[in-house]
Amino acid sequence: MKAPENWIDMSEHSHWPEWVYIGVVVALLVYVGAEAWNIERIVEHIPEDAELITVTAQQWFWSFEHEDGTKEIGELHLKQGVPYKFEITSKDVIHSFNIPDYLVLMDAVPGRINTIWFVPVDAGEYEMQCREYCGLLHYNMRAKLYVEKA
Ligand SMILES: [Cu+2]
Repeated sequence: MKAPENWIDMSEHSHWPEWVYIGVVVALLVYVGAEAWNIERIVEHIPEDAELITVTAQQWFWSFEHEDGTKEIGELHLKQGVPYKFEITSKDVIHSFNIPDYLVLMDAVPGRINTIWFVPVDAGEYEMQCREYCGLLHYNMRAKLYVEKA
């Protein structure tokens, strides 16, 4: 069968602009993917010397346990400039552990330990709160963070 006469015969044309275009798009995708992967790797990497804080949520308060066994309820004392690793869980329903000023936010789920880490760089007093509606007194499920000057 013969091709209709108004068809353009592309076989004689050079395709280099298309290949340049494809090359640029592929290079951009690879670059963006690699950057995203690298940032994720940096953010997720917990420093070896991070101190462990066990965070337990329950209706309607927070309890904290330091590595040395010290326990605190409704407040937490940390040292400025020290990296901390939080292991977060819940005794009843799903809560969410949040320190707005330090951009810390992690779900507290019964039967599961979720991990997050951060370094409190500035000394002072900060609010901690529950960010997942967890029942009647959810609004009051707050705790105080004290970052002590190094
Ligand atoms: Cu809660």
